Formats: sequence, structure tokens, C-alpha cells
Amino acid sequence: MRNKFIVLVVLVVMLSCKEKEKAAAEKTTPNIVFIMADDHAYQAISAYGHEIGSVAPTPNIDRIAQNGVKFNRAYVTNSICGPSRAVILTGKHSHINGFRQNGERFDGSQPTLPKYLKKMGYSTAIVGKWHLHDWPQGFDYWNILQDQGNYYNPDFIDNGDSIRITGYANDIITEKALSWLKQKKDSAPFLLMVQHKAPHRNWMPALRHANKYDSINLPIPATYFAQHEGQQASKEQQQTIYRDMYEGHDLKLTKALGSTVLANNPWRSDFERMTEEQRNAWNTAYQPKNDAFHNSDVKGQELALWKVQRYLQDYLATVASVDEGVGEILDYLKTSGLDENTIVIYTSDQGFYLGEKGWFDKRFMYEESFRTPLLMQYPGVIEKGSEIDALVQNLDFAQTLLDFAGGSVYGQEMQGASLVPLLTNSMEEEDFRDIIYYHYYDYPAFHMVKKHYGVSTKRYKLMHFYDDIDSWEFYDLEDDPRELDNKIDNEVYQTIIRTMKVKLDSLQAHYQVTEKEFERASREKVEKAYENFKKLRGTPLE
Ligand code: SGN
Ligand code: CA
Repeated sequence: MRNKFIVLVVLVVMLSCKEKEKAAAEKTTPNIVFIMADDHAYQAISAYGHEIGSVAPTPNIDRIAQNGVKFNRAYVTNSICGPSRAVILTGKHSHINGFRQNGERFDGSQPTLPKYLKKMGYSTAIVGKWHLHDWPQGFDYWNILQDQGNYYNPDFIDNGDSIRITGYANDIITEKALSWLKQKKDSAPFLLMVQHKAPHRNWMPALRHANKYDSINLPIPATYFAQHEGQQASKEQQQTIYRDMYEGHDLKLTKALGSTVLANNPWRSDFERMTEEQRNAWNTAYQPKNDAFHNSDVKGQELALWKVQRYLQDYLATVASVDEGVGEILDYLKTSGLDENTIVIYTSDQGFYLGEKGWFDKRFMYEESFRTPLLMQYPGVIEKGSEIDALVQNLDFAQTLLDFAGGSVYGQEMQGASLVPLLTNSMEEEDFRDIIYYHYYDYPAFHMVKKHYGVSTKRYKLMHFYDDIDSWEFYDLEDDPRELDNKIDNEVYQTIIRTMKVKLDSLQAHYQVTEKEFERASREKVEKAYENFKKLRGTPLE
């Protein structure tokens, strides 16, 4: 009886997989709307079920998870902006696509996802943050932010012409994406990449959201005061909220009671771009809370807690307009009837720290910055409300989309894997990969996170900080999900550590990593960088 039941279940599952595959094959070539935020932590997306999400929900982004799938273990290969974007476009690791760290120039002549899709008859468009220091190639229409972009009155480069637009970046990006969609009258399938600036540093919310979370006590991670014992690179980074943030630039604090002049603000910033009206509205929103701070005389640990609250308030308020923008795009797809044949993806260029380990920013191979949110809908093909735990990476996006578009042949040179078998339930998660590779190069640079590489399975993570120091770290994520206990010298783990080192070697060989990739920065360069950042810190408050 039991056996018959099992046979029946297997048959039903097989049938439904076959149906999904068939459904995918029968669909006409899908449109693709790829929405990517900048520095959006998965902890700050309510679909991921973290504490923060319950006080600062993202109802529109969550709609994609409800309509489709949520990846619980999506990772990047190099947790930093430009490099992540280059990996997504090329489907190749940084050392192969040549863009290892911010500030480099992307070689736009190489094959990319939009170029292949264009070859297949797609219309291709990109709006928002680009950050690859070369004009986009492979797009019929591009309208990108200049460099990092600004929140207020940003400069856009519209197919080559630079134009300053009054307004708020996320709203303008959504508007441009929608107007491209609305003007598109032909029947060609399309790829539309919508790439937000938010919630990147310095987390400036839209004026309508500037007080959104002021009265909420936001949850502070248990590791906020972590001491990083046995983690030398963590001790030497410069992204600790209570120590490294600039009071003016990051926390929007004023110099003194009654003043509207910002405290330590070492760079030209968005405040100088605001119109008088915007600046007045900003002051109306911030001055009462800044004056309350000046009246309160908080110090020491209390001040550290105050800073993380202000940071989270601004960060989450900045996310709010991204969420609204996603809602507008989903609504338009629905009302225009495009939704049925459109794949919608929501992701970020990497994860981010929301006070975990005391930090903001990203870069490390620890979970918060290594992982990235990934939600995907494709009605009739991807099961509604499903979840995938397989280890996937941004390296896989290009091949996945080419596969869905019927052009998997173009992905052959790429280094990822199509996620289509996982998405159509035609592959077991265990049969996907069991280990992933990471390599971060941007040192010495902002936040002074040392170069490192590593591998991670679902349970174990091995990392090697090879620049400046020579330090290995090893974590058992099941036992220590917050990665506080470096077990590299722990007797119990020596066998698995040896196995992980072998796997690391074979993955490096597989991805064609050569000796050249482990070059270290000169000591002189590193010291100079530390000196410069020290100077920037300035005098905190009057
Ligand atoms: C800027 C930020 C840094 C950030 C880098 C990289 N400083 O330099 O905090 O780590 O960008 O970010 S800022 O206050 O000037 O914004 S990335 O998203 O482009 O990789
Ligand atoms: Ca980023």
C-alpha cells in the first residue's frame, strides 16, 4: 500500500515537473525585468523573515516572492559594486572578466548577457546605476547615473548626453523604466534592467520618508559589540558604525544645537545639490531629531546605540522608495497584461551589514555581505511561493536568463550554471553544486577590508586573508551562524578543513585562477591609505 502511494507521489511529481518544463518551452520568448538595488541587505526584505523586516516591511518586493520563488542561499562572487555588476553581465568570475575592484574600467567589448539577447532579437534597455566606467554596450537604450550617482537631483547620462534631473534618484529611475516600457510598441521581447542607487551610503531617504522610522525602536543585532577575537582582518577593518561613521555625512547630524550646518562631512555631497525647497524640507524633518540628540548628551555605549538607530532609520527609510518603485513596475506589468510572459527578478549587487559585528558596508565573505537577496517570478513556470535552498550565485544569472530565452548555447563560455532546472523542479537541489568560490580584491581602499578568497558549502566556510596578513578562518555555520568562532585551529575540524582546502584548490583550478590573482598591495600603499582615512575622520562634534 505504502509503496503504491510512493509510486503515485513520484508519478505526480514527475508529471508536474514535465508540465513545468513544457510550460516553459511552450511560452513565447519571455520578457525580462531585472531590478537590482545597491547594497540592499536580505535582512531588510520582509520576505526573508528577519526581525528588521517585521518592523520595516517591503510589501512590494515581497510580492515577487509570493508570485514566484525566494532563494535562501544566493551569494555573490566578490562583494562589491562594479565587480558584481561585471559578473552579472558576463557570467564570469572577476579574474576572467577583468573587473576585480571598484575604480577599474570594464572591458565592454567582451560578450555579455544583453549583447546575446540582442542577437536573439530582444530589445535591451538599462536605467539607473551602472558604475562600470565605460559606456554601456549591448543596450538599445541606456540612461545611467553618473558614476555612483546622487540621491538628490542626480546627473544622468542619456545615451551619451549628461542631464541633471531635479528630483529623487529612485523615483526618477522608476519613472524612466516605466516610460521606456510604455513607449515600447513593437512586439520584440525585452530585457529591462532597472538599477537603483539606493540604499547605498549615505542613505538619504526621499523627503516623504525622512521621518518614517523615527518613532520605532529598530532591532539591533546581537553581535553589535563583537570583539572579533581570532579574526585579525575583522579587527583591522574600518566599517564599524560607532567608530568609523562620519557624523555629518553618514548620520546627518548637525554641528551643534540649533545649527543646520552638518558635522563632519568630508566629501562634497548631496546636500549641496539640493534645491532650497528640498533643503528646507530636509531641515524640517531632521532638525528636531538632531536638536533632541544635542540636548541628550549621550556618550559611550549609549552613543553607539544611538548611532545604529539613526543609521537603521535612514537605511530603511531609503529602502522604502525602492519598494514603492518595485510596486509601480509590478502594477504596470499587471495592468498592461505583460506580467504573464515576463520574468521579474529582484536582487542586490551584494548584501550589507545592518549593525551585525558592529558594521555597515560589505566586502567580507561573512554571510551578511556574501549573501544577496534573490527573488524571481515567472507565472506558470516558477511555482508560486516556492523556496530554493541550493547554493546559487550572481555568476548564474546570465546563463539562467539565456536559458529561459532559448539561447543557452550562448552561455557555454560562461562559468556559472543555469538555474532553470531548479526553477522548474526538474533537478533536485542536492544535485546542484555543493560548494561556491569567492574572491575579494579591493584593498587598500574604503573600509580597509583585506583581500581574501574562500570556499563555502552549506555548512562550512574556509577563508584566507592573504594580503597584509596571512590568516585563515574556518566556520561551522550550523554551530556558529554568526561566524564569531574561528575554528581554524580546532582539533575537531582538522579533517574537514583539509578537505575544504583540497576543494578550494580544485575550484581555483576549475575557474582558471592563476598565481597572478594573489598579488599583494605594497606595504607603503597600505600605510598611506590608513593615513588618509585617519585624516578624513576629523573632529566628530563641536
Ligand atoms: C563609496 C562609499 C563607501 C562604499 C564604496 C563602494 N562611500 O566609496 O562606503 O563602500 O562607495 O560602494 S560614500 O560615502 O562616498 O558613498 S559600492 O556599492 O559602489 O561598491
Ligand atoms: Ca553596492
